[in-house]
Amino acid sequence: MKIDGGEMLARMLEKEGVANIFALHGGHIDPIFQACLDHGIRIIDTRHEQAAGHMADAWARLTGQPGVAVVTAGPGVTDIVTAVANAYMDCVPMLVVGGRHGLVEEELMPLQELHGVPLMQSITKWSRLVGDSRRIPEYVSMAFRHATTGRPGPVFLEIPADVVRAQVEEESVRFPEISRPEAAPAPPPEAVEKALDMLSRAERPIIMAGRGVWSARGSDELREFAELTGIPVCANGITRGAVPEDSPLGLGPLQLVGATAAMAGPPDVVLLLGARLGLFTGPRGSAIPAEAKIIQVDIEGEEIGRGRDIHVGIVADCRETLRALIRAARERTLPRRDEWVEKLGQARSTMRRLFASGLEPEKRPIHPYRLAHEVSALMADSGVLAVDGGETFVWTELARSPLRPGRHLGHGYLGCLGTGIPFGLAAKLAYPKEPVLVLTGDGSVGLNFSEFDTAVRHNLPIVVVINNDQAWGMCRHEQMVSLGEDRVVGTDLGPTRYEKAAEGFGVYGQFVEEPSEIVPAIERAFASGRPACVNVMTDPDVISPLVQAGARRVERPWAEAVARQRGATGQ
Ligand SMILES: Cc1ncc(C[n+]2csc(CCOP(=O)(O)OP(=O)(O)O)c2C)c(N)n1
Repeated sequence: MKIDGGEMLARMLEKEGVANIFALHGGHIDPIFQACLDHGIRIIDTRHEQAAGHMADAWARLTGQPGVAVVTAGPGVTDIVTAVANAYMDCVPMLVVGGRHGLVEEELMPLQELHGVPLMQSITKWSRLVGDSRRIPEYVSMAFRHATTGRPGPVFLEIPADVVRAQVEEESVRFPEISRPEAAPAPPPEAVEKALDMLSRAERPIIMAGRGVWSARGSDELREFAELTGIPVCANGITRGAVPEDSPLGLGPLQLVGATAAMAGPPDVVLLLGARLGLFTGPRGSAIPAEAKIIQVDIEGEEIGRGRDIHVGIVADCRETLRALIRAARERTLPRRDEWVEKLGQARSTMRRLFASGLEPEKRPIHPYRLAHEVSALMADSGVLAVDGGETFVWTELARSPLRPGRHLGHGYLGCLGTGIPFGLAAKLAYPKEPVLVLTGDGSVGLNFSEFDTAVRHNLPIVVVINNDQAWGMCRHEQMVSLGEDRVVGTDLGPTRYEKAAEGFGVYGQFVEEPSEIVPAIERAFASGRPACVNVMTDPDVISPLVQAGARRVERPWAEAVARQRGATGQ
């Protein structure tokens, strides 16, 4: 019997356990769509390739299985670039299959001619052109191995139109079995002892847990180790909640380490677990005091000591390392640091109280912290919350206290706006029985707004809540703080009725101006059983603490220079 490249690809996806792909059609990739239909692989067809990419990314973040996106030649490939870069920066395993003009059409100016491999090389772990249809299964197998082993990441396979359509004898094709390592890399025992010695001697230790803990499926071990040793934990994004944040050991997001420590005293030993030194720890880990000793665990050797000296470096899987630390810790009597934990708790409550005025019951216009607070309380122990936007993200980081890991999706190192709706849709697919809420800025929601249509067509009832401050809030506020109110330019948006626009797609719409209406409107949205858009008008002039502090610090020299120049020319 003869089979084509689409059939080969679908068979391999089935073998790898892929139940759904995220895609936008084009003639170049139709054989793949046809074969998916035959094999019962669900195609979630989106309205923009970027959304397909973000959905594949979020599927992988939540389930641990690589997400698969299929896009057509040329603009299909260029449209997905942002989503691939986002996954690359956050080390998310995902396979992107890109269509391509036929090999025989090379340099003849055919429709949608573009070379995807060089385009994707700098934002993928591995990018290849498949030049022979018989080898499609082998390339798919390689792609999954590259995406999932070592430091995970996105991979790209480019399949030309004539390669995917070629008919070959089934017997001439090799379909590889799935080969994976038996176990993830474990840490050397002497390094574990050294780390534990350091933690035992510490008076004010802290664990900073990154996404590496969640992606190694090490959340339970993190909680066990924290409880066993009494060491408090700050965590990043999806790992938050591994140590429930209503317990004294669950401190909140990584970004708050600096502020918390300023109030409670500086940590003297920091265990960095699968958390890179960068955006979320401050550049060069600036949230960690210079005198603190650092133990760093990462699956990727080159991460150890990025921009900063490290005292114990361990290249290993986070879960394996935590298991080894737990075994070793059980052999010792470890000191308790109740006073340190108590001080950290007090610092955290003090920080929360800083924004309490935003929660006054009838304060109008609605304070964005109030919105973030209400949403966070609703989603504390059930469902998935995906957050998108600038200031919206900051307020939610402050307000949220997740009680479970793997249910909190925010932006990562790319700082990529527009992920909210696609991430929410993927979350609903991954956890169909759980409520999914997207909290997004009004600027960000516009980037993938037409995915409300995908939500309706695929019956994915997510609730999208818009923090409508009528601006690209973070940018507008940065201009106001660093340059002055008369220098606001290109950052205003209108009082748009997004819920009405969404209704056009068949979405359930709600409009909210009263603070007391936030929760009832969201509850009605969930009760509708349909995809929903809750448009909440918030105060455009409330500036988040991050912008208050950050804009001044980062942009002050430039802002001062601009002010001087304006003064000199009398403008
Ligand atoms: C795709 C993308 N474009 C632009 C930016 C730059 N940027 C950072 S924050 C921000 C404003 C976001 O506005 P909005 O979504 O309304 O959220 P808010 O800050 O008001 O909460 C922009 C434009 C970005 N990070 N990502």
